[in-house]
Amino acid sequence: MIAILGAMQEEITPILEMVGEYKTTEYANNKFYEANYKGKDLVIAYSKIGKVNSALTATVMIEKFGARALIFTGVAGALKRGIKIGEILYATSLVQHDLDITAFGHPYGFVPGSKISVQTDAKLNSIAQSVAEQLGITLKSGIIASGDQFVSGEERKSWIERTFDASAVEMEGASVAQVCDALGVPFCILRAISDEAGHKAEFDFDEFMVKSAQTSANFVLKMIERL
Ligand code: 4EH
Repeated sequence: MIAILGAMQEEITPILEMVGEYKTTEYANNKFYEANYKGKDLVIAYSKIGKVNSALTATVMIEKFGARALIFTGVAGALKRGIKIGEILYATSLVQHDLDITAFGHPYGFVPGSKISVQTDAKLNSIAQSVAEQLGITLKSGIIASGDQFVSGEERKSWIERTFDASAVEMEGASVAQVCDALGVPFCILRAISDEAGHKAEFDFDEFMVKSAQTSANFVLKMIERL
């Protein structure tokens, strides 16, 4: 069983359209869709926005539905200049930019007993690379920073980029990473850029999120064929 997780409905609608038939199960205030795509058993869901929702949904996909690998599909805000709206990137590792106990001398993003950053699965990332080659597109990669805020300002944007050397920002990846890491499930996080997280990012987001969500979903289903 392979899990495909998004945060917003728009991020998984293209997946559900492409897999055709599916069985819906309601659990933990959410819906889980089981399907078979080209011989692969899938469980598909959108978690709703934020780190807590995405951690819960990833846990259910693994513990209740038996997911043995997890792929996140969705959109993100770009932090680094070279990464443009519509482009896809995968996370090399993930951090929580809003986790702050620096008052006690700890670095940003750190809590005692867990890691600052969690690395994604090298095998899944290399499958992503080969899909990109097959499709003839450039796949970028970098650190993704997650936090429970929509970043839409130059100051916060550049602080996150600087503090974590992050390439993109979103609101779910780091919590999914922690769950998968703790439960020993290989995972990867794919995101197509919907905005640049700066002044008035919400306007670009509204304009490009559906298209970028589709780009990421298409890419992820190509990856499924290779698993
Ligand atoms: O799931 C949330 C969505 C925005 S909140 C995180 N997603 C989109 C990624 C993302 C993002 N995250 C933080 C894209 N651009 C981002 C940014 N900062 N600049 C939302 C949006 N619309 C309706 C409801 N919630």
